[in-house]
Order: sequence, then structure tokens, then C-alpha cells
Amino acid sequence: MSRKNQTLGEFIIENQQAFKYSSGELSRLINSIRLAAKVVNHEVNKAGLVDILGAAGDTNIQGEDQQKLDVYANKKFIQTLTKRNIVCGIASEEEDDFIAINSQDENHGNKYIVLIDPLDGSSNIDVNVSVGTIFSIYRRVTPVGTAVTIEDFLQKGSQQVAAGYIVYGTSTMIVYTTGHGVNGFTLNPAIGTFYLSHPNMEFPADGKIYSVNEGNYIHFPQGIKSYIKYCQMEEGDRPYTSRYIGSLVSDFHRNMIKGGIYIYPKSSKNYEGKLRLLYECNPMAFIAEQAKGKASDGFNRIMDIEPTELHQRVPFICGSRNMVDKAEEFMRNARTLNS
Ligand code: AHM
Ligand code: MG
Repeated sequence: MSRKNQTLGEFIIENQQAFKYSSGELSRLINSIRLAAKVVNHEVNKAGLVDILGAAGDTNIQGEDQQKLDVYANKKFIQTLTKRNIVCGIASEEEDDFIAINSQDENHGNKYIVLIDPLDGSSNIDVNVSVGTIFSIYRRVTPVGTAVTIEDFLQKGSQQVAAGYIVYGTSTMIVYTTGHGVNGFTLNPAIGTFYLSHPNMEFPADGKIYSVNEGNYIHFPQGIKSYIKYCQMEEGDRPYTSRYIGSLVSDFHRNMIKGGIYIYPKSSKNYEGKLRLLYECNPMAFIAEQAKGKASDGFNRIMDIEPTELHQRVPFICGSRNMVDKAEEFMRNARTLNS
């Protein structure tokens, strides 16, 4: 039974039994994410005060500049999960390859792997705009006690056991699901405790917000262009409001609370889209579906896509169910016209 003001620690313990494979391992894993989140939160919050801003000089596998805080958050999450010996493998948006943990130790019995985007929306850090962490948890498919392989990471989103995000916004929140709805916890920074503030979060079935980088409009597929025009049309409850932070976690979080749709389509500039299936789209899709929303690539359910590589990108349309249905309708109609 969840109740407001319950701490995240209490909630994890009380809800452990609801999880069908419950052995405490998943609870320990979520606990360590909670711990790392607090440390990263502390660092993000003082970002404006100390000289840790600016590109670290490295580029990640996608050829993008890494900000120093990305590097820090990446290190913190990996360290926390590795040192506490809870998972058997980690893949991070900031690492070229997955990390096998305890691969030398034949006796290790860890079942879970974690995929993480340690600090998403990082171009927003040095302008004091909210950023987020996204995580996704699976049971390994290879035998326990052996070293994890790429197969363990290339699972469909529908196989996720848990997923969540941390939003470092006006307040810091952890929002996550283990497949039994979505709950949100807000950090009380004075005492470093997360409290259940948003039990059973749900996307309204309809919404009035659309979130898309319209600067790329001319490069979008016809279906998306037509849907954007539909959002802007004076009819019924339209025009909708346009809101785009450029931080997936924050845009998603607002849309889940108020009702809305987030779109990052493929374009003639980014042929596959920009967002990563494993680190960004699958976890957000799991949360969306658990919150009665929907996530699609325009034609297919995100969580049914068979991953082929760790850093794979896909088009992403996610949010209030009726809005995503409508956007898909425009995509289908445009495809019919073009064929
Ligand atoms: P990142 O993983 O490099 O931070 O990029 C992901 C971010 C999302 O949070 C955000 O919605 C999107 O990229 C914004 O992209 P754009 O600036 O092209 O609109
Ligand atoms: Mg990202």
C-alpha cells in the first residue's frame, strides 16, 4: 500500500513482494540508483558555482562533445552499481561498449543488467535548465554465473523489469516503474530523503501540449509536418500549446502531468532519428505505457522493436494515448499517399 509522504526507502521495501521474481536484488539495485542520484543531484545543483562546466574534451561514440557533468554522472552511476556488486552488466550512453561485471568470478549470481543515460539533455546544463538521468533494467538472458554478452543488452523493451528517470529540475524527482504503475518521489534536499509525492502517475488520455524541435520542420517526414499543422489548427480544443525544453526527461515529465505529446522524428538530417532506443526510448516507453500513455516510432510500438546495436537510434513519438494515435494516423496517411 502506497501512501503519500512515504519515503522511497520504505516504498521499495513494502513493494518488493509485489514483484514476481522478488529476491531483494531488484530492491537493492533501485536503492543504489537512488543513492547515486543523490550524489549526482548534489553535483548538478552546484554546477553554476564551481568550475566544472564546459566540454571535457572527450567525444562519445556518437561524436558529440561530452560535458564534464556527463562524465561525472556516468562515473558515479557505474561506480555505485559496480562497487555494490548488484548487477552483472552495465551499458551507458556515454560508453562505447557494455561493461561486464564480475566476469572473472564464476560464482557471482547477479541476474540484472542496467542500461543508463547518466545525464540526458546535457547541453542544457550550462544554461541552468533541467536535465535528467534515464535507466532501464532487464534480467540477463545468458546463464547466471557467466560473463554477460551483447545478447543480454539487445533485448526488446517489452522485456524490461523496471525503468525510471531522475529529473533535476526545480525540485529533484525519481519517477519509476517495476511494471505496477508509475510512482514519483521528490527529494527533500535538507535531509536527503525522497518522499512519495506523485503516486500512480498517469498521462491524461488527451492533452494540449506538443513538444518538438520545430526548427527542424523542413527536414521532417510529411506525416509529422501534417500532424504539427493539425496541432496548430483553430478547431475544437486546438490550437495546442507548443512547449519544448530540449531535455527529454523534463518534456516527458511535464507532458505526463499535464497531457501532451513529445516527438523526435527522423528527418533528412537524422535519418534514424536522434534518440537512442536502449537508453532513452525503451525506458520512457515503459514508463509511458505503465502510466496509460503510448510510445511509437510512428508505425510500431517502441517496446516491440528488435534492437540490433547498443547505440541504435529510432524516431520517437510518446505521450497521451489519443495524441499518439492521431500522430500515427497522420504517419500512415502520408505513407499511403507516397506509395
Ligand atoms: P543527449 O543524449 O545528447 O543529451 O540528447 C538527447 C536530448 C533529449 O533530451 C532532447 O529531447 C533532445 O536531445 C533535444 O535535441 P535537439 O536539440 O536536437 O532538439
Ligand atoms: Mg541522452
